[in-house]
Formats: sequence, C-alpha cells, structure tokens
Amino acid sequence: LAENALQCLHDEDYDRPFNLQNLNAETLIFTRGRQGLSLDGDWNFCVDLLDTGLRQKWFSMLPEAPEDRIEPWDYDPYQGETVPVPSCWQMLKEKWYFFEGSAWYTRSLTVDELAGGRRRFLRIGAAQYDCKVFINGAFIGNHYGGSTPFCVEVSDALRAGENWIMLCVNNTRTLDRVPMRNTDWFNYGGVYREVSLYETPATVIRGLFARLSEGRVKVTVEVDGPSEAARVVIAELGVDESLALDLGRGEVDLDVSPELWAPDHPKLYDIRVEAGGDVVHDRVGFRTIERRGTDLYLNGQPLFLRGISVHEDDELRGKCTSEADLRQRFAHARDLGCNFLRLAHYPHHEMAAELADELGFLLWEEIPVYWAIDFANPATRRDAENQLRELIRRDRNRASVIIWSIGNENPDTDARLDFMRGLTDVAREEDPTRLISAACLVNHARLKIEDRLARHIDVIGLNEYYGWYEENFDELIEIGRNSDPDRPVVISETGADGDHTVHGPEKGLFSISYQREVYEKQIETLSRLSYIRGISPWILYDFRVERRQNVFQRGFNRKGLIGADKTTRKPAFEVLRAFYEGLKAKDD
Ligand code: GCB
Repeated sequence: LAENALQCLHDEDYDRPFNLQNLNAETLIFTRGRQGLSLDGDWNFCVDLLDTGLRQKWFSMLPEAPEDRIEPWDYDPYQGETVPVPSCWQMLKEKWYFFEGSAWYTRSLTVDELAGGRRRFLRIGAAQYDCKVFINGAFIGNHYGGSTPFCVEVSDALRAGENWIMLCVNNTRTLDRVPMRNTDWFNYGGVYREVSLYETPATVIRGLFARLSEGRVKVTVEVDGPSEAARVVIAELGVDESLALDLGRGEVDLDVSPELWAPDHPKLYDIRVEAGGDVVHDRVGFRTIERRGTDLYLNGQPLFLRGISVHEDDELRGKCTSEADLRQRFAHARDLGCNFLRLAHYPHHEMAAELADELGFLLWEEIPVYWAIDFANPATRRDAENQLRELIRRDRNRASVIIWSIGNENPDTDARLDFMRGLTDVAREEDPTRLISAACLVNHARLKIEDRLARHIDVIGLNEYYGWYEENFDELIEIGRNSDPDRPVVISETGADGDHTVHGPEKGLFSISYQREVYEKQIETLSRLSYIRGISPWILYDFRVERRQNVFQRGFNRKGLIGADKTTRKPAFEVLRAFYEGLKAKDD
C-alpha cells in the first residue's frame, strides 16, 4: 500500500522524462526499396488503464522465469496474452471496444552482432496516438501523432543475441492533441501499421525528393553519416549523375524530358540513389500541378476534380488496412468515374498513394487539424507541424498527391490563423511543388465564403451540407452569388446519411431515397457555380464512429455511397456516377 501511495505521488512526474526524447520527422529514414525485417505477428499484450506500467516500470522487468522472481508483479510482459501486430485492439475483443488508455506490446528479437559501423533502425508505420519505445529495459524515445510513421535508431540499443522490444501505446483523447477530444471518426488504438527493422551502412539516406520543377527533374538527397557524394540513376531516362553533398545534403537538376504522369497515363520511372554504400529505390512519376486564378492545371491542362472522400475504416479491421482493401477502394472510385480522392482527415496508409501512383488517381492528403484544437498551445503546434513534415517526407515522391490539406473546419480565431500560417510555411518549406488546401468556413448568416485562412492557401476547400444540416438549397446559390473567390474552390464535402439496412426508413431523413435526392439537388446546384473546380462528396463507405447513436446510425456515420460492408451500393452512388460520366464525356 505504501508503495502504491508513493507511486501515485509520482503520477505527474512519470511522463516528463519521456517528453524530452521525441521521435519526429528528423529521425525518419527513407525506406522505399529497402529490404526490412518484418516484426509483424504476435506480440505480448496488456491494456493498462491506470498507467501502472509506467509507474511500476514494467519495461525494466527482466525476462526471468516466474519462480525466480523475488518481487510480486502486476503484469508479466513476457508471458500471457498475445495480439497480432498490426491491429486495432478494439477489433480484437469486445471488452476492449471502448478502451481508451495505455496498452503494452512486447516481443523478443534475436539479432547478430552488427558489423563495424553498420546501423539499425526500427520503423513503426503508425501507432495511435503516442508510442513510447523501450529496448531491453531502456527508454529510447516517444512519438506523438497517430497516423504517421516514425523511426528510432537502435544500433547501440540492440545487442547480439536476444533482445526485448516494448512499446507503450496510448490512445487517450486530450485537448492538446491533434486531433483533440472530439472527432467524427472512431478513436481506434494500437500499433495498426507494419513494424520493421532496417540495417544500413554507416551512411544512411534519410531523404530523397524527386520532382519536376521549372521543366526539369530535380532530385534532392539527404544523408546522415560520412559521404561526400551521392549517385542518382534513372536508367530509362539515361540518367547516371553524381551530386556533391554538403553537410549531408545535395541537389541536382537533370536536363531530361520524362513522359508526364497523368491519371490516364500513370507513367512511373525507377530511380535509384546511392550514398556511402547505402542504396534506396523508388518509382516516381513527374507532372506539374498549378493554380492560375480560379483554375487548376495538371501538366498545363485544365483540371476538374471528380472526387470522393474516404476514411481509413473497416468493419472488421478498424483502421488497419491491407492492399486488397485499398485496391477495392480504388476499384469503387473507378466505377464511380473519379479521378480524385480526398484521403480525410488524417494521413492514410502509405500504400494508398503508392497504388494511386500506379493506378492513376489524384489525391488530397491531410493532417488531423480538425475542428477546434488547442491553437494557442505551442506543444500542439509542434505536434501538428511534425505530423505535416512526416506526411510530406513520406509521400512527396508520389505524383498522385497534388494537395496537402492542413485542416478541416477550424474556427476563424487569431490563434488559429497564426497556427495555420505556420503550417503553410512548413508545407512550402518541405515541398514547394504542391498546392495547399484546407476545408474553410462559410458565414451562414451572411451566406458567403468567409475565412481569413483562404488567402494563405491555394485551394479553398468547402464542406457544405445543404439538404442535410442546412435545409434551403437556395442559400447555396446565394453563397455562390455573394462569394467572389480569387482562387479555385473544391467542395471537399457534401452528403446525407442513408441507412440501407433493414432498419432504414422508407423515406425522409436517413432514408436512401432522401440521400439520393440530396445528391440530385447538390449536383444541379453546384453545376451552376462557375468557380468550383472539383467535388469530393462525403463519403465512399459508411464508417464507425462513437458519437452517432440514433436508431439508423447505430455507431456508424451512414453518409457512405456504399455501406460499411463495402459491397452494398446505395442509389446515390448511381446519381454521382452518372454526373461524373457526363463530365468525362464532355472532357473527351
Ligand atoms: C463534416 C466533417 C466530417 C463529418 C461530416 C458529417 O463536416 O468534416 O468529419 O463526418 O461533416 O458527416 O457530419
């Protein structure tokens, strides 16, 4: 008892040292084309609502046989229950469905002695939301942000022979996180993307950015470790160039004319980069994306985005995704006549953009600066900026990605404006070649697009729910008349719930017939607004969310054009498909 009381005194303290050693964008290494050792599979697991593990230091417990222990223990990280990684714990057991707190993952890893100077990096594809890493009892670092990858160098931490890796993952929603406590998607928890170990030479390629810039292919290489030059090979373009590295960074402009990547011609080139014995590969498409006035241009051609919004969600697997799931998603988007997907409201699995590159889809990628986060808090800002950097560094070689979105429906306060301007600076610094957007605000009293952020971004995203949250469609026309945007507007959301199951009503709100009517009226109205350069209605599939509990929702947002089974198409699907087919026919 006395010991427990003492531990409680330390409650406020225990987290502090962990905050000192953040894993962030600076610690990422470039992993495309590397052969890693997969650490997916069964890990020992325990939920820990009271954070007992941090106070009792479960991570420092030795893997002894229970009969040899001299102190009592409340959890044995080396024995007991296991769960598969990747997974979301909510999907594994009913009793974990609403669990929100810390959970411990442990597994052993046997490695050989590292040959002189070589290095090892552990990469976690994503863990929701904060993840503390311990190796052989030592705290290595922690990562904030539930949807971006992070790396930790473990060259010294792993020893030859058997090692123990422990992760403490916490999905508690707090006011200072990004997103904060209130979202319209389910708060899954766990290590829900792949975990791998990479071995590299002493010099490691951390960054590779290949893009078309002012008519030339530009390649930037960033390395960590001793190396004065890097080599860039794009065999199909006859490129084999050496570039000098200064303080670990070098850039080269290549005088070549690649075939341009476009949705109807998703041409990709193999690129290989070497530095100090380290080698990475990528497959990269080259294209341009611009805005001029209220227009968008892809490779100099006017562009209209025939889109659909998507979440990363699955009835059975939660936020944990697979290639088959992503291919099915793109097949549905293709059937719908889309050339564009909004990956809302957080970074999706990196495979989404890799497949979009191959299949020929344009993407909007986003960070979860969603609704009213703690804009005045410097720690919240650091977290958001880091998530944005990690997303951009992960996906900036994907031709499919044309827009970085920095937020969704945030109240127009001074603190928010300052925060968002900081994010536009980060996005432009990391990647000056893409457009920046955010779902901006409409002043419903004055019926006008009115958001101070609009003039700092390239594309004004607009979420409007006429026919659902707002009744009078004439007001949408009025907004069209009263607004005079000087840059492209994309309707980043619109839609209505439709319950297609046996529980769904015949007509009126929540019926699939009413959902269809809303789509018909939206299309008719939006077609009259001259400055709209695309739409991505809300949403492809119904998705799980805690806050939707009426008799038709039953824990799901039912605005999908297809049910949560990812199979049953609602009538609105056909309405949007017919509209997009018409637009395509006009384009051809
Ligand atoms: C929105 C949000 C989205 C919600 C949607 C809705 O404006 O951006 O996250 O799911 O509306 O269904 O209300």
